[in-house]
Amino acid sequence: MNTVRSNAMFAEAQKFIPGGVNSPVRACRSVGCDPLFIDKAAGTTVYDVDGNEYTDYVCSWGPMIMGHAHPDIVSAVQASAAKGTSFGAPTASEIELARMVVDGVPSVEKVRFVNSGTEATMSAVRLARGYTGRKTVIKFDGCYHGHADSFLIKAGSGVITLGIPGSPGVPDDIVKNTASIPYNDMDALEKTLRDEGKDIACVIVEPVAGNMGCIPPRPEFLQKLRKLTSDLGIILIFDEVITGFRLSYGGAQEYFDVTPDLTCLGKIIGGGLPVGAYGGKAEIMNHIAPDGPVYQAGTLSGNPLAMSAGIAALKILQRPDFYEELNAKSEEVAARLRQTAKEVGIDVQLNGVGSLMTGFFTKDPVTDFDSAMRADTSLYGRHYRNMLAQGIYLAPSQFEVAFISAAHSAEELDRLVKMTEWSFKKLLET
Ligand code: KE4
Repeated sequence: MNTVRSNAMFAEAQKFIPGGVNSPVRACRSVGCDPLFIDKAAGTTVYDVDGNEYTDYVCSWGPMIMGHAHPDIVSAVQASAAKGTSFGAPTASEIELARMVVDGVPSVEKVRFVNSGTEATMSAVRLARGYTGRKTVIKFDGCYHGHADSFLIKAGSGVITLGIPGSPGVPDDIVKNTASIPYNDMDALEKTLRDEGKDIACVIVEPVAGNMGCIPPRPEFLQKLRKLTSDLGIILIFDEVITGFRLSYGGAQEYFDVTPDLTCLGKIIGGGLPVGAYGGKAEIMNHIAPDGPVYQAGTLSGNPLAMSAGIAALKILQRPDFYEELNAKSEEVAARLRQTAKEVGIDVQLNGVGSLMTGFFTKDPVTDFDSAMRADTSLYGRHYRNMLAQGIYLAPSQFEVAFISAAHSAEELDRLVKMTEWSFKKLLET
């Protein structure tokens, strides 16, 4: 595969940008190769600057649930841009997208738009602390909520991938107010919340973990979390930056029928443009400035281009049977991949929920951070490189998820299974 131009651009990029990338996982360090520079994308296909093409299962880490360069989104952004790109004043498009989020997400009565998932979760935690007057935040090992200081302890995603246990620059007196407990551990959950309940402002959770690879909640885990936090007056925050408008139009909270107090969104609701959001009960959201005392602001929050892309994206997702079809074909391909691993005789645990999935190279079930950490990341790296050579673009980390989109055809999914079998057999040869 010719990657001459990508290699040259990567060398040039490193002169000006740390690691040559604007987000660490894109450097592909955990899969033993240099990043490809992408020139364009359409539908399920991304094209690198050397003209190679790949079927994409990263989908920009989630936003491209409808496929790349969807004509409705492209034309909405073009039309919006022609009217100006930012005003720093309210626009009709913010009302329209806010109404769509309120109508679509069960927990959301009011919503505030920001520019990233990190801003959404950071703001939601500040709101929970301001609303309750309490300081302690509970998160779960391996869950990642963006790079705000409060969250960078035993985080998932890039921190695990880069092996950074927390991060320099995060003062001890910040993280001392954040406790992290094992995901899916009902006993640890009950003990922590009952022991510390009076000091706990909120629990923030990925309702399906996506940043230590895909790890579904155990049956009743979310329901138990909801009951305990309600009983103890603790704000429950669902970080649905990945699962929001992914598992169903109402996200994981609709999919599992568990309603949090606050919800954080991102990725899909921007249609590929920078949008994050946090929302929930009006009683809580009314504590946000300028209505209330909890401060949060942003120059480009509610940007009209981003709003127009988000509106166009959610309209696509409102198509009847969109999720039934997407989830059915995704669950079917996950089952075929699971069967492939079994038939080839390779130790791979294929976790999947709806159109999210991860193949962990380990022999034991993966249900939490510790079991995920037992995966063989070097084997994953070899698999990643095998598949890339066959024109299949997977997440460059064992601890990320693969995303299936509405644009992936039956033929492409058949080829995914076929090439996965080929790669698994190749891995066993050496
Ligand atoms: P952003 O600030 O990256 O928009 O969102 C942070 C975030 C918050 N919550 C969850 C559940 C998330 O998954 C994320 C970001 N996801 C990672 C990939 N797993 C983004 C990719 C990257 O960091 O480059």
